[in-house]
Amino acid sequence: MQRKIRVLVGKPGLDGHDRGAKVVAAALRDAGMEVIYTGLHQTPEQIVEAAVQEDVDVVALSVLSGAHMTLFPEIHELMRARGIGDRLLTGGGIIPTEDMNTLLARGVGRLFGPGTNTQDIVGYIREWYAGVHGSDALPPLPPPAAKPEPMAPVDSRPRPSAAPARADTKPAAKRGAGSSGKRSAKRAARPKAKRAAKPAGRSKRAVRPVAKKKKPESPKAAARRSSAKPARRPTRARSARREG
Ligand code: B12
Repeated sequence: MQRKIRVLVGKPGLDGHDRGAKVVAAALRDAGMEVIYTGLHQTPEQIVEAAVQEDVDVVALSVLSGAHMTLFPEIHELMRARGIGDRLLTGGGIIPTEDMNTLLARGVGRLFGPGTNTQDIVGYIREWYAGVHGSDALPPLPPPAAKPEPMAPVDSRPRPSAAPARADTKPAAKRGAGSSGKRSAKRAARPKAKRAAKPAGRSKRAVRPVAKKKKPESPKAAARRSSAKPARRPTRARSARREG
């Protein structure tokens, strides 16, 4: 009997790298598998419990934390203890080839490192499933997603045509005073060379008037200012009183 292959994608431990797990989970789903993703930070017990509850065919772990030599054997042992030791335990992440081979020799399935084509993972799981349940039990691969239309080369793409003239639009030269029509018409009549010669800076009106610079004080004026008497000078009457 054909049915969907059921896969539990697990993220054990404190590893927060979930991109690879999500990419792989999506690829397996697109290949017609039933995928359950545990989410981050699961204990080995939680992962195996979920595998039992969901009755999965495959437990697939994503480990990028470097703890693969602890996590894979521990989960494998728990799977055996819970009576699902006949299911495939596979996975991937940052795992040196040497460690992959050591785990393979201990009964763990094939492991996949960075840069793996997800179709290789799909192929491996389907191959394992066919090996255990027979090729007749293998569900057919879903048809590939419709190919997107190829991009047309830039030159062959249709260009937007010039905007059609509005019914009330008069030629620039005929527009009434106050509109920019007059100026535009004058500008159009001006020879190109003259236009180019005009400096491209700001218009006169836009220029802010610069504050007039103060003339520096001459040394004579400075001396006069420093020796100046207080503003109140004695009147003739006052000075006569003082003398008397
Ligand atoms: C992106 C990234 C991050 C992101 C993670 C974002 C996220 N949400 O995933 C952020 C910035 C958060 C991050 C943080 C850290 N990171 Co980081 N990170 C990376 C980086 C650059 C790319 C990982 C990635 O997403 N690759 C793209 C995916 C699609 O590829 P992938 O995960 O490898 O998956 C493929 C295979 O591995 C395999 N696979 C993976 N999972 C599974 C599961 C199954 C079931 C199967 C079958 C296959 C499979 O198939 C996938 C498809 O090809 C790697 C370096 C690298 N080049 O790999 C470092 C790297 C993984 N990070 C590393 C480290 C050390 C850290 C930090 C500890 C840094 C720090 N001191 O803070 C933290 C830890 C954070 C945490 N809480 O765990 C180290 C790990 C070293 C190690 N284990 O020996 C790496 C290798 C960088 C390095 N060279 O040192 N990181």
